[in-house]
Amino acid sequence: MCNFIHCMSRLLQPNKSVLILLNKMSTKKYKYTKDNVYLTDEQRDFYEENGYIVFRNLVDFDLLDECKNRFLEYCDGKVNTVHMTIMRDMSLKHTDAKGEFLINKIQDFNYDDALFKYVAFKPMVDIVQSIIGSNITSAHTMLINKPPNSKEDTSRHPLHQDLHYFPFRPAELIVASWTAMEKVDEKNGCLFLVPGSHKGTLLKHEYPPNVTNVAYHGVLGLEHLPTVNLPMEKGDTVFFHPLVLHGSGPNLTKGFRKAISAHYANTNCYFVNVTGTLQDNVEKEILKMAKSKGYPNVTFDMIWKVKSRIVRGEPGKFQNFDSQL
Ligand SMILES: O=C(O)CCC(=O)C(=O)O
Repeated sequence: MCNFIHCMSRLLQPNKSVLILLNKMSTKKYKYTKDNVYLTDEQRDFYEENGYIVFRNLVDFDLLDECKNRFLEYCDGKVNTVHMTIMRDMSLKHTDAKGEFLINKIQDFNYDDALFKYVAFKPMVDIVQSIIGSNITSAHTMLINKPPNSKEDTSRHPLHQDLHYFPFRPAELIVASWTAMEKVDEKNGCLFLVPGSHKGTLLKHEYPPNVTNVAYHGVLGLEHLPTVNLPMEKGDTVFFHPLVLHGSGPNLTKGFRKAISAHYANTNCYFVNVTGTLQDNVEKEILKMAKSKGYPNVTFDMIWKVKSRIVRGEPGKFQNFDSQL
């Protein structure tokens, strides 16, 4: 009898590796990433803790060069830009700067076949899937150019959280990719961010003094927070949570600084009414822009739905055009 009990208790006792696994399963609670094959535990832990993660040499140079050439075609007026948002550096607007020397951002290129190749680039979407899940829509796209000769205050991008611009939730089912199209460092305006700030809440954004670029809102009074600069080589890519406080420095060189970026959301993100909230100012500004382009009756959620494009998986609440907020 005694022997029988001893044998049974030995049999029921998990071995060491099972114990480690059980321990891991019970103590590790992931909030900001998904169980997935594309991120190691170390990479997940880093993202969970800091709200961002950098992958070196992720995006092919040929693809980035194709995107750059397409951008130059937009700058040179060779492509119809009616469905795109083209932004100009405000400090250069009244100079003789033209094209690539003036345009500091193009947005909303989900339906441009050349630029969409970046958004759909498989190694990048695999990482996105590990963060927000397998049903993925591209909600926002930007190619950001910092031309030379811009005023310092205009060339920098103030500290902000991307969620400020988005009327959809939850935040942990949204992630940005941002890829350097050439070497970026402190001299030409690399990204900087506040690690761990994704654990906070959405803050009030407004135009900082001396900022004139359209919709370059920032959070004021946080200059004391410790930031990390992210110098990168061409092809390096950072993924970051939409509550991460970030910005970029001015381009102080005689060259350009280009980066390309997409915001991905799980297709089951849902829309929220931001009227009367901290996001009221950005909603008003975007609706005013839409009105000036001839869309006086469009709603904020409708703008986001129309410009989005599914990248992987099934459609969800994001694609529900019947909802009235
Ligand atoms: O590329 C940059 O300089 C920063 C862009 C950025 O953070 C944004 O447009 O939201």
